[in-house]
Amino acid sequence: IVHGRDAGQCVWRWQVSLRSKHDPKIAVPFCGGTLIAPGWILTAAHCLTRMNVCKMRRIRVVAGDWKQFSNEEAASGMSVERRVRQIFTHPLYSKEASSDFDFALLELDKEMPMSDCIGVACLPTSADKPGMECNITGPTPEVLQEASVGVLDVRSDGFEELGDDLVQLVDNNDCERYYAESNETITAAMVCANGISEAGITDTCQGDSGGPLICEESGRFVLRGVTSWGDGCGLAHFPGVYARVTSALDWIHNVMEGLIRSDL
Ligand code: 4AZ
Repeated sequence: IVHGRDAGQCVWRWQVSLRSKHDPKIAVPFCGGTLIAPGWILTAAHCLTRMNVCKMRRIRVVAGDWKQFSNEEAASGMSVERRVRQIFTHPLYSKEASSDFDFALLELDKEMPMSDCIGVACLPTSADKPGMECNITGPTPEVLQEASVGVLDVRSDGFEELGDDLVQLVDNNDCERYYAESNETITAAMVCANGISEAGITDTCQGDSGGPLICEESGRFVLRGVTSWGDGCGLAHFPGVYARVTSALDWIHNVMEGLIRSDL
């Protein structure tokens, strides 16, 4: 997260981190993810490229974690670790630099226990709209970071950032035009967001991939994006790009209902 702040403990209860080692002192998260059901994580497909069954078995999914590189939360039972049973990659995922349908679902070996610090995010039941106020969270660098951003529709004229740090109007361009500059395509399965805090432009960055773009809507926290890509981080003319959750709802439901075979 660029220009975020330390998140409150046990606020973003659906945020998980993906790690390849157990020891919290050395296990740097390689990606984030979101708990959408007690036994299911939605993350980015690009987090799992070149994965095989042996590598998959080593992935540690940690929920309820706040402070990285510390044993305290695991010792107190606040954070819980699970392994991955199966991986499902979206059938339309493309590995291009600007990944389309950058979604993967992880079935956990055992459900996460719901607690004060571990919970699930809601899936959207309506379309996202430009100007929506959302939050981005990521497990870097030391304490879980958070920031507010506004959702920018690919065909909108602009948007207003309504985060709690600062309100600011952003340029009268849309995401497609921003990225036309660098020859990258913004598809219907992507949603762009950027914002500004007192510290500067808020954005996701490397290590945040797979994590949530979450929007509070009438008291419900709705997962609207999966952190996917962008040109650099925190640049005014390159908003963060997220895999748009509404574009994958049928696939998500079909996978969780056991109607689709896993790739790993
Ligand atoms: C990445 O490399 C990445 N600024 C994630 C998000 C963004 C850029 C890069 C958005 O995982």
